[in-house]
Amino acid sequence: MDIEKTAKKIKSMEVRGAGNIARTAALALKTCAETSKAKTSKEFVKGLKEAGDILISARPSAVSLPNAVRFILHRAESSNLDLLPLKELVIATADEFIKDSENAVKRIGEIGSGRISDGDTILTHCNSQAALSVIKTAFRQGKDIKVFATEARPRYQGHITARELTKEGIPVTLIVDSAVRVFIKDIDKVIVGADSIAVNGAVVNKIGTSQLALIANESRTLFFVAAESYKFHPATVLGELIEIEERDASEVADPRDFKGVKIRNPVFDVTPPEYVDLIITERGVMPPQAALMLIKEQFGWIHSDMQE
Ligand code: RUB
Repeated sequence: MDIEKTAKKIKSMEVRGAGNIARTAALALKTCAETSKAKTSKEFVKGLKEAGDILISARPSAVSLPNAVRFILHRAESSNLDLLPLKELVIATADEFIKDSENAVKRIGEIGSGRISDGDTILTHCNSQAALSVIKTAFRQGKDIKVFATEARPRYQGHITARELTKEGIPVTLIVDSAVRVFIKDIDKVIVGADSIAVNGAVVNKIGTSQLALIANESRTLFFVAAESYKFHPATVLGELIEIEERDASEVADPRDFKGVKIRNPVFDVTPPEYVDLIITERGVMPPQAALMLIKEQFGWIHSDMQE
């Protein structure tokens, strides 16, 4: 898998969704290790770092991407192995990340489904494998549930969600993003995914998520976030802000049809922790206020790297 090609696919959103981006980056680094022509360990790590930088620069808001790259690079850099065993270590570490990530999504489904009751109507936004894992697992357990899916303008990832859930046999109603307040009275729980979670428990997810959280809060509807622990953003402990990606205006409307009009297209937003009832991770369910604890446990090992 060519690094530049993979980065391009992530940038163009051919590969999308924070978990999927992370697994794809890990796979690209694995291929990079397998095909490396480096003659020394030092040269090999240098090449791997350059590849990692290219992948990380593809999309800025999903911390799963740099977390996946750093997980692999940290192992390589902190070992004193000769070239061949070092290559094997990188390949095994990439495989480990991918397997753990897939298991995490499954486990989130198992843990999160405990929070879904028979008869619930659930609202979800965009297309999150972690959030859908909760919904699908609850349904497979025999719970009678219905789902409202927002379309998620401008890229309509809600269409993917609607099709994915319908395929499972789950009754789905597709609505425009701005219809949430009309339907909130019919909703028992909101479940969304996350691209990044900051140390204060603030959640970065698809644009519109924070509006949804406000509406849920106003109507006292539970608001859950389903996220693997590598969606937590370690650098926010050091005060770093999470960059919100702004994509091309043409995704919103054809600028040629709107001469003189400025079109803006931020694709993620920040939901304050006060609006989040629970974060469902593969390690268990936690309030957003416990984010620091999870970051300390999960990322103790890269703290020194971040200080550099
Ligand atoms: C996708 C999005 C998803 C999160 C979590 O945005 O916001 O809710 O990435 O997804 P985009 P997952 O389509 O712009 O990548 O749970 O699958 O990691």
